[in-house]
Amino acid sequence: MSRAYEGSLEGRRLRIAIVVARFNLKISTLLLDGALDCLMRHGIEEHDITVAWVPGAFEIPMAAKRIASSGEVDALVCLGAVIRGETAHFELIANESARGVAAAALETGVPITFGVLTTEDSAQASERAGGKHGNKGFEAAQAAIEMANLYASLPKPQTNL
Ligand code: INI
Repeated sequence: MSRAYEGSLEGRRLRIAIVVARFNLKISTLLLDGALDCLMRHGIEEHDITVAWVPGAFEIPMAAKRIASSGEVDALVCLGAVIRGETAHFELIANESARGVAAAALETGVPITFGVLTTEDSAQASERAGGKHGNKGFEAAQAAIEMANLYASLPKPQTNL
């Protein structure tokens, strides 16, 4: 008989941190609203939610790694918007943000989800922050709940690894 693991969407007693970039504030705020809505709907208490603001998407991995290393959260959600039309170094910021978030998750052993939009223009970003393409903040928060529960059920890592 094979063994299967799948994280549930039960949020009660989970401690979740959100790292959100202030750059493109209107979009970030909509993503944050979506993420908070998701956490509350899944039963997470307000006092179990931490929100940390950073200047831009480039700084997200730094704060995420710091918080993940504290041992005080079960998962993190990263939110922001990198918009190509408004930045010459779009690729750089977008790539470093994604790479850094993945590295922080792998190095700390704490799941971290990526709700940072990377779009051609602000219209596309709005469509993904509560518009016709949904709210990617909500989706990233839901993925964080699932991953936190999955990690709780998976076999524990050996300490000498
Ligand atoms: N930060 C973003 O989050 N989104 C952007 O679109 C963006 N643009 O356009 O440059 C951006 N830049 C700031 C960057 O993330 C850093 O905060 C800044 O370079 C200071 O380190």
